[in-house]
Amino acid sequence: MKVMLIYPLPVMSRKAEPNWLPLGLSFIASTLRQGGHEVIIFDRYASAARFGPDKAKIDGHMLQTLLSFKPDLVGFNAVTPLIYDTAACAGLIRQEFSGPLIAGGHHPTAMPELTLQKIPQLNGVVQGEGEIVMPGLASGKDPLSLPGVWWKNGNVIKGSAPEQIADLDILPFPALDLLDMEFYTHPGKKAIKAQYLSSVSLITSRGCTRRCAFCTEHLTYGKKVRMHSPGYILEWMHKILADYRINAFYFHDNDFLADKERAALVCEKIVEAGLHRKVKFAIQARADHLDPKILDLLKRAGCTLIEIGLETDSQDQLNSINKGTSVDMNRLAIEMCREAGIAVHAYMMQGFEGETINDLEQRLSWIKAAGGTFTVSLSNLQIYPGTALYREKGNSFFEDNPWTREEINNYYRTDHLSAVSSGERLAWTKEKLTPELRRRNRLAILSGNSMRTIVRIIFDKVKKKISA
Ligand code: B12
Ligand code: SF4
Repeated sequence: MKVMLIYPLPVMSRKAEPNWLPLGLSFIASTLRQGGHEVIIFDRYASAARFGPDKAKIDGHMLQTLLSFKPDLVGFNAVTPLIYDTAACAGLIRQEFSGPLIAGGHHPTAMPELTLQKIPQLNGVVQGEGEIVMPGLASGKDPLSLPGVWWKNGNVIKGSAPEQIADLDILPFPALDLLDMEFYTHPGKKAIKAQYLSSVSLITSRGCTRRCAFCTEHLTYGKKVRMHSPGYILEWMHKILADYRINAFYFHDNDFLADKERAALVCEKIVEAGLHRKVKFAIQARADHLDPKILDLLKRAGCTLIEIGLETDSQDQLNSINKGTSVDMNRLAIEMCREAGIAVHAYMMQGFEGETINDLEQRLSWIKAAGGTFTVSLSNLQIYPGTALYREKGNSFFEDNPWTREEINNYYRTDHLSAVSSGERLAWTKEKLTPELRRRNRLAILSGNSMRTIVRIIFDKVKKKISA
């Protein structure tokens, strides 16, 4: 069978910049190919690098691709904040295509029946990991015989609970050749923050034992952590290095250090293979899993950046989202990384319940006091279906409202919990927060790049300003 997979487009005001890869669809594509199917991935984000943020051009190109490839099955990757894009694409594609349309990913996993009701063009949705069921669907098996598949027959929707892949090492490496790798491997500031490296991202574990109130991880990948073995990871890294000219890897596991023994083995194998002389790498980890020994190993293996979900400087706020970490732990994590000579990028949040401008000021002082190479991105605490936060504070938004771009963007731009209005926050951010984050970013660029790269970055910026 011929399968077309579609990756959604976020709201963008500029050309797309290289970022982490859509690995979920690439893994599905490689398992489908293993089953003898022909697959393409239509990446709406990467298309925005080619066409700029012109949605009409990207839609047109998607339809042309559909008409020339003539798929038998079309599958969408669907995340909650972009579900309006999935809905719009399903509407467009249905005008030209009468075969089965399905969606998978975090959003349909959280609300399978509602997704089928709200996006009437869809025939089915898949909960959990797509690699298990897609080869079955593409071979024409009865959808309802496959775990995690929900199917619509007239007004009747039926489905079953998903299963998880017990041994991740059975998966063929993701089909990166179906992506625009020239775009994704272009050196940029996003993939490995402030370090202008040409990189490829990998994910080497799935699932989480924690239950942070805002997170859907356990729904899609389960309540235990499953991991690829060090052998699989090294083989994968070698394959990527043979296929692409890059100088870095990014491991976007929720917590690369969830099993420190495995992490240590991966580092040892990287050094044994001499890869630490050719490439750098970055990881994501929890603050409570860092210690000097593992940091030393990571550093020796070439790790230059650790991204940590510090979330906030307030213990009450950490407790309110059930993070299971403490402010002291966070401080210690930053200190340990500084001593080890590894940069830190902190993911932090705003928009906590009852938050005031004073809280924002305190968070900013906390960020200012943090030493070392410490960059920060601050995002709003978002309320996703399937989470404890949605059950308590979501006000049944997705059940009660249309899934349009306006409604959904408005929902995710509104402060639902804090005492600061969106307008006040915006003004405060512009005046106080942004200058500090920019200053930190500049320092990180200066300390994390060679003089030649710095000159190139400045040259590119000037060129952009002149052409704007
Ligand atoms: C890497 C990453 C990114 C990268 C790459 C995006 C991507 N979709 O791969 C970048 C930086 C671009 C990114 C951006 C965003 N991300 Co992001 N990202 C992640 C991260 C850390 C890993 C994703 C991953 O590779 N997972 C591993 C692969 C194997 O799983 P997967 O992609 O989910 O796919 C599997 C299943 O979901 C399913 N599946 C997925 N698609 C389909 C399609 C079909 C047809 C089928 C059958 C099955 C299926 O099968 C796949 C294989 O098992 C996750 C957290 C996490 N651990 O998942 C957040 C996460 C997916 N991101 C999230 C969000 C919100 C975003 C943004 C909307 C942020 C924003 N506000 O702009 C954008 C959306 C961009 C986009 N076009 O999707 C949320 C989604 C929450 C939700 N409930 O929807 C997550 C879960 C983080 C979180 N906890 O909040 N992200
Ligand atoms: S935020 Fe991270 S630690 Fe918390 S539940 Fe999600 S994946 Fe696990």
